[in-house]
Amino acid sequence: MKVAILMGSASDKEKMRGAAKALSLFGVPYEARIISAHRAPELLEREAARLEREGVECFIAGAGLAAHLPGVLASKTVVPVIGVPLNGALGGLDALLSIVQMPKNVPVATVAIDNAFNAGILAVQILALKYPELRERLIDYRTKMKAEFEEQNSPVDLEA
Ligand code: RP5
Repeated sequence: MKVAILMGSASDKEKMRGAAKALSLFGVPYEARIISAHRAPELLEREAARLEREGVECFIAGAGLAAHLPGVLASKTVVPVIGVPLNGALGGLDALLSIVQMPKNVPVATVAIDNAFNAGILAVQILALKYPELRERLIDYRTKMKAEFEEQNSPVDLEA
C-alpha cells in the first residue's frame, strides 16, 4: 500500500471517493479508513504509526466542519499529508481555513473544497518523484487531457 486515504466520518465517504478514483486511474494501491481526530484520537495515533511502519508514502485526509484530522495527522508523521476540506457547513469555508492554516513547520498540502480527486492526483505526483512509471503515466494523462480540451474548443454561439 502506498497511499492512505483517511476521513473523519462515514458521512465523508461519498465525497472522498474521488481520491480513490484518481489513484486507481494510475494503478496506485491505497487503503481507506474512517478515523476521527476528535472522536477517536488514540486510534488516529495508532493507525498513523502503523501505516508509517507499513511504508505509506503519502496520506490523504478529508474532513468537514472543525476538520482537524489532516493537521493532527501531520503532527504525527513526516510523510506528506494532503488535506481535503469537505463542505459540511458554511460552504466548506470553515474546513478549508481549518486545514490550510497550519502553523510553521507542520504543513498540510490543501486542495479545494470537496476536490478529493485532485488530492489523488497530487498524491500520484508526489509518488512520481520516486516511481518513473508514474511520471510517464502522468505525462500521458496530461497529454490526453490537453488533446480532449483542444478538440472541444470550437466557436461558441453566445446568442443561441
Ligand atoms: C467531521 O465532522 C467529519 O469529517 C464530517 O465531515 C463532519 C460530520 O461528521 P458526522 O457528524 O456526520 O459523523 O469530523
